Amino acid sequence: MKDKTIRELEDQAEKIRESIILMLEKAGSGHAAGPLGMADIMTALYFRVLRYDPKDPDWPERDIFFMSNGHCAPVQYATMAHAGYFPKKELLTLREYGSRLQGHPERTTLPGLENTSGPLGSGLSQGAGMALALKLDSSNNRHIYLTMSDGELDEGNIWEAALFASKYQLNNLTAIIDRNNIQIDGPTEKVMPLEDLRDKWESFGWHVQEVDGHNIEAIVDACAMARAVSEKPSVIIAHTIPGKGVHFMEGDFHWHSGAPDHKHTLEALHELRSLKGKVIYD
Ligand SMILES: Cc1ncc(C[n+]2csc(CCOP(=O)(O)OP(=O)(O)O)c2C)c(N)n1
Ligand SMILES: [Mg+2]
Repeated sequence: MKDKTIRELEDQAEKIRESIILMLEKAGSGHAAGPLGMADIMTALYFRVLRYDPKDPDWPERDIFFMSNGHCAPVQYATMAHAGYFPKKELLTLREYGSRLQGHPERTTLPGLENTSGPLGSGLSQGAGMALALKLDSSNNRHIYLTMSDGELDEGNIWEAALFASKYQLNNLTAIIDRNNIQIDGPTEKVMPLEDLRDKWESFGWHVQEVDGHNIEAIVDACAMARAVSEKPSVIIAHTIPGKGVHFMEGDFHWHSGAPDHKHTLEALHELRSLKGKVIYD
């Protein structure tokens, strides 16, 4: 899997976007903009950065991935299915009663899911706690990666966790912020201004990088750089376009949540260079 070229990874991300659209249409509800915008980040993580074995999800040497912004679960499920954790056709059970793919991730239901999330603001505390535990266990080769959304940074406990991770010099922790500039009610800078975000994280003692969140190579490189940092936790501010790849969703906070109807789905799939509305799962 790690042998894929960047071009192949870009194709992989498009396939993940197609899956997200199909899942949401079938479910009839869910979140579109965040997941589509994060497809390149998730592709970089699962197809280049993370060390794991989908056939042995509890492999003791694996890296850990936490999604703190749990409403973006469709992109995590789609990426995991494409990475071989479970059959792609199961993606179409998103949000069904009894499905392993709930609207927000539930750790105990699906092998390979490392955290339960949905209540925003929890994931950095989960990640920092796990990173400290790994250090106490002298598990020095394992790394925690996690994603957070920008609207989520309005939560106070993110900043408590940021202090904690800095105090304990958790250099085995890398947080990636989906900086898409939208949240549920509008543009982040209107709802609750976050800038200067780089300065904020630096002042909390973190190593900070900024990347184009649609440049898979840049994301991979930034993760490698983060892994090499000593004595500080790392944050990567990934600038993304919400709804990326589907023109009528791009940049529109109204697509924070909501599922495409059939007409939207066909239009989106066509744009994502799919099989013109007919996708067959293997
Ligand atoms: C503690 C908590 N408060 C409120 C919510 C409801 N909520 C879900 S997503 C969201 C918007 C957060 O902004 P962001 O994650 O940046 O949205 P996106 O960019 O993914 O559209 C809100 C308020 C929640 N899940 N948890
Ligand atoms: Mg956002």
